Amino acid sequence: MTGEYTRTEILSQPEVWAAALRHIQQQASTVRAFCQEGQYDSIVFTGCGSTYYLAIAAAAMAQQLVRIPARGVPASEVWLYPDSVYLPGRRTLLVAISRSGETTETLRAGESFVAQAQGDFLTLSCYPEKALAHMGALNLLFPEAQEESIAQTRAFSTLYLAAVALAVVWAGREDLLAQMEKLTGVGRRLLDTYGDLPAQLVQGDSIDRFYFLGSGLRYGLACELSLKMKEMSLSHSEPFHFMEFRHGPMSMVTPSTLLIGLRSDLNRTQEQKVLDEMAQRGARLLVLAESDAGVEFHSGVDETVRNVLYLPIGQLVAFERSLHKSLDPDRPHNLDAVVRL
Ligand code: F1P
Repeated sequence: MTGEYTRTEILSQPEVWAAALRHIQQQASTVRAFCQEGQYDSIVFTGCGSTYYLAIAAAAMAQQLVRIPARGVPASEVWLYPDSVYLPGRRTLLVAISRSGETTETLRAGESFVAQAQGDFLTLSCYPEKALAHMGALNLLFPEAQEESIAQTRAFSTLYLAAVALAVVWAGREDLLAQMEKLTGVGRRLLDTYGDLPAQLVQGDSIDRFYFLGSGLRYGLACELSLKMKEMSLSHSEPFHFMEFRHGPMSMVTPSTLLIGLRSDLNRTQEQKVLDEMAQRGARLLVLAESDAGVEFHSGVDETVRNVLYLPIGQLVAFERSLHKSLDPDRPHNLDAVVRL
């Protein structure tokens, strides 16, 4: 069946999340000691493509929980423009994230960082035998998230969840780690309840542009979902912070627009206002949120650590759009699974 690998990987995510959480729980004391003993001045998360967007999301999370300045930077920038990323004499933790563990830019970023001895290097990846999995002072592996597909779905959400769990462990928030165990059950229920909705949304030819809105901890996730839409379905798609959408991008809104809102509870009123205004201008909406939305989580999990729940249904919108356009989600145009230079 067309897109069978991607479909299987999207639908199997919740169970793989449980395996990843077990890995972090088993290594919690090692992870906490490693991170806390480093006395870091800053944290840089890095990756390429999907894993760069993951780095943005992970950095927002880590800064909020661990209270150390953190940012997400493309691996090529860490490698080629180190002076714009980390400072000599300051203790930096570089966290590299990669599904394959063999993307050249990510390997080069780690090598040059280690050579300049600016701090410590930690890696998150999925393949134990690949180079990245041996390069860090600490290497965390999530082999259950390995994928056949070119576009990342299960690997992205699992590595993201692992990065969230890492920050939670570092911050000593066992209460949040316990809450995260509920995410597998909620993710399964979301796929069972809303799994058919994405296909209904993309029926007909009336949608020609997609905008993904997400702020704070969710901006990197909006970027990733927008990338999925491009990779799998070759559609016009862009991510924005909610409030930024009014500052220019809304000029593109037409009745053929689907706006996908990753709405928070924290700033629900402001974010919903943006969505309502765009609906008045003709956009169609898909809102995902804990409650009062088209896709409702009803998770009861703290907002800081439940953001992985936005991903599966968002990925399915891209997948169904791809099938609707008679494309194969397993074989994105022009792409390979790994960029080797
Ligand atoms: C990163 C990545 C993928 C993307 C593409 C090329 O890979 O950018 O996200 O889908 O096909 O590589 P990785 O370093 O996470 O394995």
